[in-house]
Amino acid sequence: MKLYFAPMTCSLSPHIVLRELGLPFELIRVNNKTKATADSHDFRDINPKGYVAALMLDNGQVLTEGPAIVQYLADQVPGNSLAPANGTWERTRLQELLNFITSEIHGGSAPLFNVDIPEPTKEIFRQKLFKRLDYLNNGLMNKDYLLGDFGLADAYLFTVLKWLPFFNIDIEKWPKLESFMNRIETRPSVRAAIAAEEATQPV
Ligand SMILES: N[C@@H](CCC(=O)N[C@@H](CS)C(=O)NCC(=O)O)C(=O)O
Repeated sequence: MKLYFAPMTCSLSPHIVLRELGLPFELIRVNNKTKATADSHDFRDINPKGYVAALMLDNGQVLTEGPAIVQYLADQVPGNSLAPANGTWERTRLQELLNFITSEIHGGSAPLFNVDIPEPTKEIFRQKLFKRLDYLNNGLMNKDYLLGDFGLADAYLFTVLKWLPFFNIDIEKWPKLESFMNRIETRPSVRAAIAAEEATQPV
């Protein structure tokens, strides 16, 4: 499998999951501005949507959309601890949470990267995001991970909350989220994924 990624973006989530599961993969860097890839393609030929992450399977099929990619990966390793089995109520709960993270946190924070959006408008997005962070912080009151043990949702939430400093949002306002981030940062898979991304050459 090949994971097309760009450093510090949402592709870190499937990257962490690949390492947690011990699956073999090749990491291919994408320049998100020019859409050039480290394996000499125009990334839009691989993912016509033009954004990471994209997972190319050994049969040439390409899977996109973070929540779909991580669930596909987990399903390659039956009995793994990252995702409950397909078709169970617990799996539905995981899907509910992945959807919340992708639409409310990932999608909700994307406008804050946009330099063309004026500050007062960004503040509206920021305030909405704060309500979502309150919800997540409360949910972590009596547990270390979102659904019990470390799993797909934690890798994704960690990835998108890594962006908060870029938006001048101080995570200290949400102490449970802050300790969640510190806890996940120490995982060998997370350290290895971040180090591997940093070690790649710009395209
Ligand atoms: N809906 C997609 C969104 C992916 C996405 O937002 N990718 C960003 C990085 S986090 C990207 O590559 N943006 C570049 C672009 O849109 O040109 C998913 O959940 O995977």
